[in-house]
This record gives sequence, C-alpha cells and structure tokens, in this order.
Amino acid sequence: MTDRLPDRPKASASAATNRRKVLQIVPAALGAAGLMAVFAHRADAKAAVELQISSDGEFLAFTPDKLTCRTGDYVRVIFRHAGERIKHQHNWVLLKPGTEEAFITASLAAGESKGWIPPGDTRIIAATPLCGPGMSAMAEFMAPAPGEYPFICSFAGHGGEMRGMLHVTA
Ligand SMILES: [Cu+2]
Repeated sequence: MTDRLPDRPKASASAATNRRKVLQIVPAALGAAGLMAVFAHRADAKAAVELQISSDGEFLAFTPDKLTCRTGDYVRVIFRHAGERIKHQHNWVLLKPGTEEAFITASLAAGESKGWIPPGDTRIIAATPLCGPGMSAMAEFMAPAPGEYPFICSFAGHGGEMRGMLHVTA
C-alpha cells in the first residue's frame, strides 16, 4: 500500500526580488522628472556609495563637514539629527557650486510651509526631508561633475553656520 504524497509545488517565491526599501527621498525638491532620471541612470553608476553625516550635537554644524565621492557614483547620504535638547529641525541640502547664499535667501522666502525648500529649485542637487532630534533621513543622487558642492541646512537661521562641502573627484 503506497499513499502517494502530492508533488510539492516548486518554490516560486524564490524568484521574488529582494528590493531595497527606500526610506525617504524628497521628490518635491528634485521634481518627479529629476528623480526618475536619477533612477534610470542607476545601472550606469560607477559605484554605490553610502555617506553618513549628522548634525553636531546641539550645535549648528555638520559632522563631518566634508564629504567625498567620485563623479558618476550613485550616492546615498544618510543624515541624522544628533541633537537631544535642540528643538529645531535640520535637513541636508546639496547645492550647485556658488549658489548657497542665494538659495538660503530663497529658502527663507519659501518658509516653514514649504519645509524651507523652494519648490522646484534647480539649484538643488539632492535634499533630505527635515528631521527632528534623533531622526534620520536619506537622499540619493548621481554624483555630478568634479568640483566643490556646498551643502547646507535650510532650516530658518541655520544656513549661515550649518554647512559643509562635498568634494567630487574625477
Ligand atoms: Cu539645521
């Protein structure tokens, strides 16, 4: 007497893709078209690079305040608000060279309701959302042409001090 067990179905779940979860990006800053362009070119990236940066405790500063990557790298910046007592939010906004002063003025004009980010501002290369104390957010972008790219926090009153430079090498 042989009771035949039914054939086990082959594990079809094995083919399931293991997608990385994108935590937070800012489509508002890049614009939907810009964001799609970033992802469309992802396969062409030289290398995937993850850069960690945080606010400097209770101070209006980034640590580190210098970051480095290579042109064409697919860069993921993970920014953490490391403050505990400071109530203000922070963000991390990467800008085209030489545009930081004008951008800060524009971000103040945009105001709190826009998250201190002028909508559709073409000076922005990448930006995280605003973070409260203890929170983290990320931004992803393709590293632009070699050069020095300023980054700032655009929260009202922070941009003058809270800034640094991304050094993009060839
Ligand atoms: Cu800030």
